[in-house]
Amino acid sequence: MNSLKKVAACIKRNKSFLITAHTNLEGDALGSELAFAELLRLLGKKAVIVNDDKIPVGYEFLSGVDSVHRYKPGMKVANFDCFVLLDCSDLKRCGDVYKLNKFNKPVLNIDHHISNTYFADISWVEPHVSSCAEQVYKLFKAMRVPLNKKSALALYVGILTDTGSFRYSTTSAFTHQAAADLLRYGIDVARVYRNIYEDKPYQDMVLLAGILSGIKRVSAGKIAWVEIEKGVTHNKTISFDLSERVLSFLRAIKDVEVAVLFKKIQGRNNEVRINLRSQGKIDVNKIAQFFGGGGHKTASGCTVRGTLAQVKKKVLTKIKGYLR
Ligand SMILES: [Mn+2]
Repeated sequence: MNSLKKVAACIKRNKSFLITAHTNLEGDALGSELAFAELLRLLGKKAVIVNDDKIPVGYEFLSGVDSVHRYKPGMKVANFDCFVLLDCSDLKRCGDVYKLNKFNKPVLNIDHHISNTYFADISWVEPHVSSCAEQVYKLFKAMRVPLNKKSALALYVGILTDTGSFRYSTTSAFTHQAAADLLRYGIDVARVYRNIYEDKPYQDMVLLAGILSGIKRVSAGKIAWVEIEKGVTHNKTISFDLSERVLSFLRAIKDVEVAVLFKKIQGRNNEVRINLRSQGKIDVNKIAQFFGGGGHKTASGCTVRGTLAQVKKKVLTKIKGYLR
């Protein structure tokens, strides 16, 4: 039996599901959760979504976000048969939500990260696929569950955001076919784009401009990097949105092979969050894995201990080694 069939069989034999996704919740994680929960409801199953993070700014328009719970230590959840992790390459990527699986119920994992550790009882991992949402779309088709507006919109948002609006190399003919199919359910693409990528507070845009003014380049312009000091990003959700924007700007600079963002994490001294983006030649998943993180070949992240100056030196030296 292939992995997709195993996932379908697992859904059929269980009645109630606890669903989660990775921390730094974004479009693919949230969209996949909402669509997966809808698939379960359409099959007459029970589904509860719990995340370590709150709903990111700009995604409030998705239907079903009001019923998404945020994890609190000691919180009680209704009993469930199966614990589902979406868009997570390992168990701890869901933050502390895994602690809710006290009774060690079977773990189901649907993911598209090349760094996946196959930690789950049932793993369906497709590293070449654009998004977890594209996998959930395939699941709808494989299980012959008809899509509706709610699930189509959630899947469209997952695919749109994880492909960087259909421009990353994981965007396939199938990705476009799936998107075309999803648009048949009455999705207002202009409104979706405006909700997610525009409509941003003026102050956030000024903050972004300030960060971008600090761009540095090394290795004959093949590496572009920028740092975000602790305190600049007072709001975690906004900071994540800013991270994506900053990285996408860095990637767009001529000659850049690798874009790096160094970010001090609020409340965590001596730790720096690193986000890496590659134009394709350099496998940044390998670089992130060297520092205990992971992700995709062209997009990955890790957290490194040390001061900003120490971490910058270590990480940039490592990247330079790959450029040779
Ligand atoms: Mn994803």
